[in-house]
Amino acid sequence: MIEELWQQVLDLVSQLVIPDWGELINLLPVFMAGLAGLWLLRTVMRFASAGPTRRGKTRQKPAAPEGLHMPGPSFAPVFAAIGMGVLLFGLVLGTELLIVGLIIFVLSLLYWGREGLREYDHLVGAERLPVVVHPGPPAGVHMPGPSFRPILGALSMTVLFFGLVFGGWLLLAGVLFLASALLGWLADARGEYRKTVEADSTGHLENLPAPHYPTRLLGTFTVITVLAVLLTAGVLPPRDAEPPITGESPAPSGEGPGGGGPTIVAKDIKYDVKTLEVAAGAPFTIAFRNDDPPSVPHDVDLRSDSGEVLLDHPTINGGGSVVYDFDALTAGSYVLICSVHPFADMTATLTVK
Ligand SMILES: [Cu+2]
Repeated sequence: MIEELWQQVLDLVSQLVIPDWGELINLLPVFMAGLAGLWLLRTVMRFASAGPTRRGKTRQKPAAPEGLHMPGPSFAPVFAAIGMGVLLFGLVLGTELLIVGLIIFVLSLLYWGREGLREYDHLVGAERLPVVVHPGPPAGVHMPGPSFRPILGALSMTVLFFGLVFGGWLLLAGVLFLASALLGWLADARGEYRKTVEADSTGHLENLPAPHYPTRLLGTFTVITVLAVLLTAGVLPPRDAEPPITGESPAPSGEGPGGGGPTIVAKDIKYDVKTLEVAAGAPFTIAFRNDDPPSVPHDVDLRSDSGEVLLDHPTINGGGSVVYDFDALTAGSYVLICSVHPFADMTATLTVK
């Protein structure tokens, strides 16, 4: 009886001490929602207690400093938020809610736009007031001159990110592009520093002269990027007379050329065969062809059933082929595997008997 009770206590405790991580991870969104709710509650409470503190008997009305224009109160942001909320729920829960959310959102934006136009009309009406137009920033404020560097940086980052996904030459192009953009930026900063030093004696900080459109740099990198795309996609260099697959021996593990051993073809990061068989006690070869793009290397290594590396062959790039030599093996089961992509798709079982 006591033992049973103790067992139950243990079971209960074990749920806490050894939690079911899968279940806990499933609860993560609920946890996040809880956090968001707490945050919202805190915001509401702070909002309620914000504003001028009560001095004397009457609460003071909040007032902006003179010369500042504060927008009037508006429900438009609240409506838009509601519309956005319904829309997001619609994305999860289904089409009807999605359409309702979209309608609320668009209507609230139209309403907001109308409010904005009214405000504009109101300001235009005040045009006849004396207006002081300052040419440039107020005295004592220094604005940096115009620059193409941030745009170049963004463009090069784009190429770089595509390079991270598609690899190969595109990555190289992205790195080069980013490096040149950043170096240029650094040179500009150097120039600005010099101007600042000059300003110490002249008392006047001059901007660098406005830059020209970086047509040459952009042209160069457009060409490089296009070239990199073509190289990465395998369009260039043109492979001379790719041997057409004649379909004579479509058997996956059929006897291929090169030493009469079996053939493995890699395509889409996948071996075309899952099992191979060779005779025990005799050296043999495996002909290997890589049908992936040039930037995707593969190989065929030999490992024991327990994962020990027995033969580490060099990789070949896409479009290439090779005949790997194997020494005589004792009977048993071995693993053929690509060292670049050691996953199930690039693994085959070699049976030696
Ligand atoms: Cu591979």
